[in-house]
Amino acid sequence: EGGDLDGNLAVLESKPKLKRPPMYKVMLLNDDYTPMDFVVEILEKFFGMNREKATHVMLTVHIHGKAVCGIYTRDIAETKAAQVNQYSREHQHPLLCDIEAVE
Ligand code: TYC
Repeated sequence: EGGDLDGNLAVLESKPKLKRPPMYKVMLLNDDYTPMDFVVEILEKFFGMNREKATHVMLTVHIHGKAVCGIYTRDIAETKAAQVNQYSREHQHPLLCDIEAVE
């Protein structure tokens, strides 16, 4: 107990050494079956996009296979992806979201 002398001194000096949290991209993945309108609805509902932005992101996924929906801290990113996947399952669509660390 208390072996880390430098660590303890750092605490005593209490330098405000603040680090930004690691950030995670929420990625939307393409598939052959989910209707385009449903994807647009998802992007509006869970990512606060307007119709024009949601349509653009949906088409980017459709053409390139995936796209970033948003960038969040880990807990928020995991929650968004889980909400999208649950909502898609509930509506019998295979749409998938996942997260990846920002480099
Ligand atoms: N490729 C789908 C279609 O042609 C549309 C689609 C877009 C599906 C984006 C998933 O994340 C997605 N109906």
